[in-house]
Amino acid sequence: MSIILGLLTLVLLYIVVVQISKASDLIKSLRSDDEQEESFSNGALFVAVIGFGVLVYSIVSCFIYGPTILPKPASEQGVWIDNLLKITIVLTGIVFVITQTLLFWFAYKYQYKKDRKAYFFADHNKLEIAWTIIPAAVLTLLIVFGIQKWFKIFSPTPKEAIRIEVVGKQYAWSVRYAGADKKLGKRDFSLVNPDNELGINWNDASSHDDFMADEIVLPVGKPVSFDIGALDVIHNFWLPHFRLMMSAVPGVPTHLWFRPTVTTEEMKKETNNPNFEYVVACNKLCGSGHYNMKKVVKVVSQEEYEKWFRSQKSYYYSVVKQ
Ligand SMILES: [Cu+2]
Repeated sequence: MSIILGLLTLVLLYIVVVQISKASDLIKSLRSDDEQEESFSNGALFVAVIGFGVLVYSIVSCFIYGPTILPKPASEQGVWIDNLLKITIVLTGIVFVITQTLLFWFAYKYQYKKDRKAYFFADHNKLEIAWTIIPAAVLTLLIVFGIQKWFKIFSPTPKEAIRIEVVGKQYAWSVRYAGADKKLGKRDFSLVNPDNELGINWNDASSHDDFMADEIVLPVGKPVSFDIGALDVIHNFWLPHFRLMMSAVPGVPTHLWFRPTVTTEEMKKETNNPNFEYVVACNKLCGSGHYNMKKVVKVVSQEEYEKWFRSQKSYYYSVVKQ
């Protein structure tokens, strides 16, 4: 019944729209030229006022809401990404303001006048060459800068990097640090069971000094390397303050390395927020508890990191061998 009512409403709506457009056509044909010109003039003024209003609002809101977005990037790689974004936004912003201003201004200036005829020209080669070559050159430059940074971000991991593994599952991240040997023990999916959630191969001696961590602690200025994986569905390892993210895919190991440059304490002062914490979140809608996949990331001095590192207990000796 509700389907029939819905369909009937749609049919009636269609009839109403057709009748209104027919009536407005009739009114138009009855109007004198002067009346028509006046109605077009009102329309042109309306378009210009609304258009400029939206344009001014867009520009003003950039300045009002701009400071409410993420604080300054906290990694070397984040600075590159932010700079690329800034260049792109400034360039496209300038073009946006110029083209929208012309659009609304012309709509008003060249409104219908009964004794004015539109100027016609078929083509203008120089103009067409200019508006093809200039945007193409600018876009090429943007892409070249972008690719350059892409290759730097995905360059081979420095040997001295701290090795960490993060594995996503519904709905948490498991974090495993390589121990003193700086090697993460091997994992094998066939070894996954309730007592060995990550499927770590305990026969691999390099797994014995690895430890599981509740939070991700990173030393400032040092390269940190993340081996990323997932146990169930696709997740996404997202570090908004460091401007980085990487998919966590079951069966397909992914990798990311970066160099944090601002400690949590420094960022607390920078943001004037004593409760500020860096976070890692999941950036793929992975299920009903997706929002829960948040973990604190702490960037600390080298000394603090070493102290924390020494206080951690090997998972193998403290849990598995017990
Ligand atoms: Cu997730």
